[in-house]
Amino acid sequence: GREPAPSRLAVAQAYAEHGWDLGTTDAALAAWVLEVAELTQPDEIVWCDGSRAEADRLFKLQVANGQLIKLNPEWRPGSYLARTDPKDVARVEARTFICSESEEDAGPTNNWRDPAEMRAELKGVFAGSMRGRTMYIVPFSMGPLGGSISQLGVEITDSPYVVVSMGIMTRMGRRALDLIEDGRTWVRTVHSVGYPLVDAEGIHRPEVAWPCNDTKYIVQYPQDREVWSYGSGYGGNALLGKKCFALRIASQMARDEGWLAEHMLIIKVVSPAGRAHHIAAAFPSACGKTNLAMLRSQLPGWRVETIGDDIAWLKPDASGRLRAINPERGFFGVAPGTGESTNRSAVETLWGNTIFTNVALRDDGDVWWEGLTDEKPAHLIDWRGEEWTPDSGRTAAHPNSRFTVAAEQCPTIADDWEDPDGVPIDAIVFGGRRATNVPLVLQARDWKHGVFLGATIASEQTAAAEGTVGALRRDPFAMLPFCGYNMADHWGHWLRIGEKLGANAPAVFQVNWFRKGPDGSFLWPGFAENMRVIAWIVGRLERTADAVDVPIGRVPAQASLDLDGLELSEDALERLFDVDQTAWLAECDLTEEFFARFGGRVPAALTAELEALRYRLTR
Ligand code: GTP
Ligand code: SPV
Ligand code: MN
Repeated sequence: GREPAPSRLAVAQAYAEHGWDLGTTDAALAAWVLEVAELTQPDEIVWCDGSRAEADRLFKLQVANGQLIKLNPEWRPGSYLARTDPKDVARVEARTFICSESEEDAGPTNNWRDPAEMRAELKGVFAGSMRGRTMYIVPFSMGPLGGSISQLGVEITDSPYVVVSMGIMTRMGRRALDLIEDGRTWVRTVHSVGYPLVDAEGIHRPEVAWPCNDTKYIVQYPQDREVWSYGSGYGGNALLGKKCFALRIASQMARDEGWLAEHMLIIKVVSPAGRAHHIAAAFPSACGKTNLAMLRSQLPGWRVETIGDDIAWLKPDASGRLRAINPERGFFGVAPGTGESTNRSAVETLWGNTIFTNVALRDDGDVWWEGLTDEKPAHLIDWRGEEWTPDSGRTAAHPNSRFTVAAEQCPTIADDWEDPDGVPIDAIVFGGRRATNVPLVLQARDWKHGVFLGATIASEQTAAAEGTVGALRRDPFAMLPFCGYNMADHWGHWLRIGEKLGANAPAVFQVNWFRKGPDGSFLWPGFAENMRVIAWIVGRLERTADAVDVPIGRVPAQASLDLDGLELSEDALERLFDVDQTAWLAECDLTEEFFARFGGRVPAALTAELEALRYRLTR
């Protein structure tokens, strides 16, 4: 529990004594900001209103400080390039902590720390961390303002880059603060880059292009609904509405309140018959969510519209259907591999008003990254700020370089993407990056089997987090780095939601765009051609596509997957759907080992699914 709040008068007096601006009528918010300010000791406090003028001022300030490069407005109006410190380029999972009361509640897949001990440790870490800096108070809404599935938060940060990014990624500013002042609940989040400009002795040091600290902490207190982040300015480490709140904290809130917070894209698919279906899909970081969310169909009659590309909040409604919102307002997407031929929608979205981070700078003041164009520019400044030519022997953009842009700029955004009550979800898809074993697509036999598929997803690691790229790891529900409580309890929660939904439960599928042939190349062309797989999934919902049972699920019956006009050899097709009995029995053994890590906490229904799978494989 928190200490009793000081009186309003005492708080107002303290602001006045420090010469700080008291920017809210909400007593709890004012007292909390004061507490954080007295700890971190900023020069001034700025309450963000989310206005255009405020963003313009902060962009100008960062350009003047050398923290952002303004791109040539002729090519990229209203857009900027940020280059991070080379040691601050991705989420830091080893420094991400879940501080629940008991270690069991965090589970074996999270780094647990005792909340009281961590609070004491962070007091020391944050003490004076904003000296010489401005502290920004950023009120925001995850989801449409006032929506039935939405939630409010406040991020305190000393990074203007974070403020302008939160302005794109969330509904940020005065209107969110109004809702807080109306008395709605909100989540507390605190962020410092950990680079004070004045030390304890009063000695000044110069500003740098990307302030950060070698010591990093990404700390969640799920019970207190609170986040503290230190030492990084990067994406999921610093934009605290995103992974820290909308997944780690929200997953805990969702478990307590009977809904789901998931690492999922949301799309609306319109079939040739004109019927709309909504699909939510969970793939691990850098495994194709943004690309699928913006898919441009080339299959006659089919259309995909974008609702969200990274996070979904799903809640059973009064009629017993599962409805979902995208809690974000923008995209923080992977740049490399995004080009006209792979993701035209994204390229068009990025016409202007975009913050690029760690991509390359062209001589004409525009940006470039690997995959934007087939031909490489003859000369660039790379993401580290160094001269680059095609024979430099290194990539010009960092593999985890990203764009930050408002969703409303996306040409394929759905009309109802901001529906405060969300869209009804008809199908749930799990995926990963698997060179072997996992077929292009399969349908789960039922909800329980679907939960088993989600729980046992493995994927080859990407550059989105620190670690060995390519190493195969379990990433259940694509939530390994994002579940704020015991992962096995998360599976139990999904099983309970399924029981509640009953016959209204969405159908569940698994996909894999990344299976490779013996020569090491992808067997499936992917990107726009993934429409064929989505069409089969919708065909299953509309009962127009046939499936056949294989031991691991239901795969498309002969000719039910539309391959018309696709150059795909018989051999490749066979390999895409091959179910190797020996390999799958070995997967079962690995799943058993994985489940064993959770002690007795794995739901019995899932161990039963594992045994049923073994039986079907050996029968
Ligand atoms: P996060 O933002 O980290 O959560 O990533 P994401 O899941 O949104 O992944 P994204 O769509 O940005 O894709 C990541 C990388 O995978 C990019 O380099 C894409 O070009 C590549 N990719 C996406 N879809 C496909 C596909 O169907 N086939 C292949 N081969 N690559 C793909
Ligand atoms: C991911 O890693 O899943 C991302 C990028 O979407 S970040 O916001 O850094 O988490
Ligand atoms: Mn993501």
